[in-house]
Amino acid sequence: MMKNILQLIPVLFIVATIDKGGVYAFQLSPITSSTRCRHQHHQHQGSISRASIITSLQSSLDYHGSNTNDSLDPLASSSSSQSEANMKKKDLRTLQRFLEVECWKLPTIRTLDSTLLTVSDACKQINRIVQRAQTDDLYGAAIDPVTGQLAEVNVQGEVQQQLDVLCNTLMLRAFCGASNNAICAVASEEEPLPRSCADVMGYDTTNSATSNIFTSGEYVAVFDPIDGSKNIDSSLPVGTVFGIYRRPEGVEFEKDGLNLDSFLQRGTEMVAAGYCLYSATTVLVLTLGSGVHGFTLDPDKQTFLQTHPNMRIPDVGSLYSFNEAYSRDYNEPVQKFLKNMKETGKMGGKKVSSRYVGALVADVHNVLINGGIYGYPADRDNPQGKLRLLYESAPMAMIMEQAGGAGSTGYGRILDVLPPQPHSKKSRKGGDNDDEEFDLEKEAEKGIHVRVPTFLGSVENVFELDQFHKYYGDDDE
Ligand code: AFP
Repeated sequence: MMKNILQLIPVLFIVATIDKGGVYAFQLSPITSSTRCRHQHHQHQGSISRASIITSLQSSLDYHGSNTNDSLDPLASSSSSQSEANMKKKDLRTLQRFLEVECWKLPTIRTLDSTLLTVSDACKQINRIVQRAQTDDLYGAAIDPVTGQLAEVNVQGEVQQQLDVLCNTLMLRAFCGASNNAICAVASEEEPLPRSCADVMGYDTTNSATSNIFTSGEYVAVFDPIDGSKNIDSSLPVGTVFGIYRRPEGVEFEKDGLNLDSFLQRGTEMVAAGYCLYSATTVLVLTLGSGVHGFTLDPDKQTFLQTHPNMRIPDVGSLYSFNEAYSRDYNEPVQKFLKNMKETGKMGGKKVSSRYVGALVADVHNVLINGGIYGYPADRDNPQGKLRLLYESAPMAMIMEQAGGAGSTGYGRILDVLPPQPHSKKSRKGGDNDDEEFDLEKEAEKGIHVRVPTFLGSVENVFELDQFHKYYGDDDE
C-alpha cells in the first residue's frame, strides 16, 4: 500500500533514528520500489545494526506492499465509494492535443508542435533521472567519453556533474531530433558556445543531402536543462527552462546553420517559452505567445494533462521570494523595497509572506500561482545578479507577461533587453581575414551567457519595486 501511494511522490525519503544510534535516510527506488540507505550521518553505536534497520524497514514496506487491505489504500480501493469519488480521473486535454490545435491555429509556430512534444518527453526523462539521482548514483563529476578524464569545469565555472551532462544531452536531442527539424541550432547553459543541430545529431554538413534537413529549421532554442541542481541532494524541487526564437532573416549562416546573431535577440522576439518543474507533481508550463497553460504529468499514464488552462497571476500578491541572506549586499532600491515591506508587514494589502526554495523554476511557479514577487537582484559580488538573460530570465519573463504579470530588471522590461552583440558580424570562424581579433568564446560568453537582475511577478508588486529603483536608483542604469 505504502509503495503505491508513494509512487505519486517523486522522491521519497524515510529518515530514521534508532536508539540515538545515528540518523539514516532511505530512498525509495522508482525502478525497483525497494528502499536503499543513502545517507548514514553518524556511525551507529547501539546494539541494532544498519543491516537490521534496513531489513526491518524493508519488511515493513514489503508487508504493506502486499497488503490488500483496500480501506487503507485509496488507489487500490474499488469498494470504497468515497475513495472512488475522490480519485476519479478528470477528463483533461492532453498536451499532444493542445499542441496540435494551438500550433495549427498560430501560423508563426505551426511547425513547432512535434518539437514541443519531444521536449515534453525529455522533461519526463529528466523527471525520472532526478528521481533516480541518489539510488542510481548519478552524482559525481562526469567523465569525458572521449578522453576518459574527469569533465572540465563548464562555462559557469562549475565541474559538470553526470546529472548535468545527462539532462543536457536529453534536451539537445529533444530540440534537434524532433521529427519536423524545426530547430536549426541550440544554446545551453551547460555549453560555452551554441551548436548547430547538424553537429548535435552528428551529421556531416558537407553532404548536401543530409545537411539540408538540419540547416533549414526556422527556429533556434535556448535552455537550462537542470536549473537548481544543487537542490537534488536534499530532495527539493528543480526545473528545466527553455525558449524558442525564430531565426532572424537576412543574417549569414555557416554551412551547418549556425549563427551567433540568431541567439542574440530581444526576448520580445521569442515565439515560445516554457519550464518543467520536478516537484510534488511534475508540471510543464508553456506559452506560445497567446496565454499560459499548465500541464501536470499523470504518473500512471506518463501523459501531460492540461490541468491549468489560461493561467493568470493575481494582479497583486503577498508572497516575496528573495535570497534575503544576501540583502546587505543588494543595491539601495532593493534594500529599501524589502525594508518597507517588512516594516509595514504587508504587501498587496495582505500580510506579507516569504518563500525561497533556491530553484528559479520552483520559486517563480509559486509566485505565478499565488501572486507576489520573485527577485534575484544585483549584489556586491554579482553586479548583474546571477540569472542568465537568455535561458532563465527572458523565458520566465515571457511566461509572466503572458499570464498577466511582469518581468523587470528594476530599470526596465526584461524582454526589451538586447544581449550584447558581437563586435564583428563574422559569426563563427574568427581570426582568418578581416577580423583578427574576433574571439568567438568571448563574444558568446558576453552574449549567450549574459546575466541580468531579475524581478518577476504580479504587476502591482513589480511596479512598486520599479518605483523604488526610480526613486533611489542610479540614473545611469
Ligand atoms: P544552480 O543551477 O547552480 O543550482 O543555480 C540555480 C539558480 O541559478 C536559480 O535556479 C536559483 O534561483 C538561484 O540559482 C539560487 O541562487 P542562490 O543560492 O544564490 O540564492
